Amino acid sequence: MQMLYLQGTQTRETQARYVGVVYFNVLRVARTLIAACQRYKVSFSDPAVAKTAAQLWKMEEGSFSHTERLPQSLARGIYRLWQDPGVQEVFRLSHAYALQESADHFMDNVVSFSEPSWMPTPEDILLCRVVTTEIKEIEFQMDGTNLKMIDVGGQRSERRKYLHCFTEVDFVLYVCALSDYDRVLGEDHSQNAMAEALMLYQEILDSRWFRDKPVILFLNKADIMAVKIKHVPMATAFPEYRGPASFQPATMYIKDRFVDMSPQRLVYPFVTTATDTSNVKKVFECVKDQILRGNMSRFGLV
Ligand SMILES: Nc1nc2c(ncn2[C@@H]2O[C@H](COP(=O)(O)OP(=O)(O)OP(=O)(O)O)[C@@H](O)[C@H]2O)c(=O)[nH]1
Ligand SMILES: [Mg+2]
Repeated sequence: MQMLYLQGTQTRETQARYVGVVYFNVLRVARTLIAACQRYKVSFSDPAVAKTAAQLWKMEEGSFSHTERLPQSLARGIYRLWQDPGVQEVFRLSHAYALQESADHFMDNVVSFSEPSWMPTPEDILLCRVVTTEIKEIEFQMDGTNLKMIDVGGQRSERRKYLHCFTEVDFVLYVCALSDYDRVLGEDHSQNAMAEALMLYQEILDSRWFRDKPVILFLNKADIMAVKIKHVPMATAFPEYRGPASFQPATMYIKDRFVDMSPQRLVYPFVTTATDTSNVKKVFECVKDQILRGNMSRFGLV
């Protein structure tokens, strides 16, 4: 939305604000990898890496603000940590401890992030994980129509904040990650993230605030799903799945699991890749043409 309808990601102001957010992502990824090494009892092959790990462990994730630079020596240390065979070994198990999926982007590029002239690119910005902890209202115009999107956090701790907050909603936009079928939930590693997404979806459908509202369902992270389905069986989340291990049937199966939960409900499913601006643009064109326009005229909005 930001990219398409707001000020974009290219303004100096947005870029400068994201410097600290990128560092936050770097530190969170590095610390999550270190914690995973401890959990899986994997040791570092180089004492210098162990030293960097100890240093990072003592730091806060928000240690660097947008006005500071990540020290270059620390950035090189983080890169060395990333290259460590033990860290690479636990990286391959990342679905089991909810490491953010863009982790490799932040580790691969950490040295350049510490250069004095570096500014976040649109890609760096789109790949940041920014946990929503407050209800955010985003207002934008699409072809002269004013839209207000209310963004809420998906984590368990966030949900009690909003299920009762809405009185005048025209649509529910529910975003689930297709590629979550083999991943654990960040806040509860004993729970499968896809099972949680299905459960939350049901809860939202049942909530009295959204009971009759049409749902726009984004089956997101299609790019990650397309790669993953070739080597990770769907059985992790759906033991009863009998279809082939390929993108289209697996995605359609997941879509049906959502849609079949509410045969009476108007549900508009879309397969999306939110980090691909051209894909989001196309999807929103469809949303606009197929859904918003028809419904808005019904509501007297256009
Ligand atoms: N590859 C890929 N990454 C994606 C896609 N959509 C989102 N991401 C990444 O997933 C992460 C999403 O982070 P957030 O925006 O914090 O996610 P959220 O769903 O709003 O999380 P909460 O606010 O906690 O509910 C970021 O690292 C994004 O780059 C996608 O379609 N493909
Ligand atoms: Mg969010």
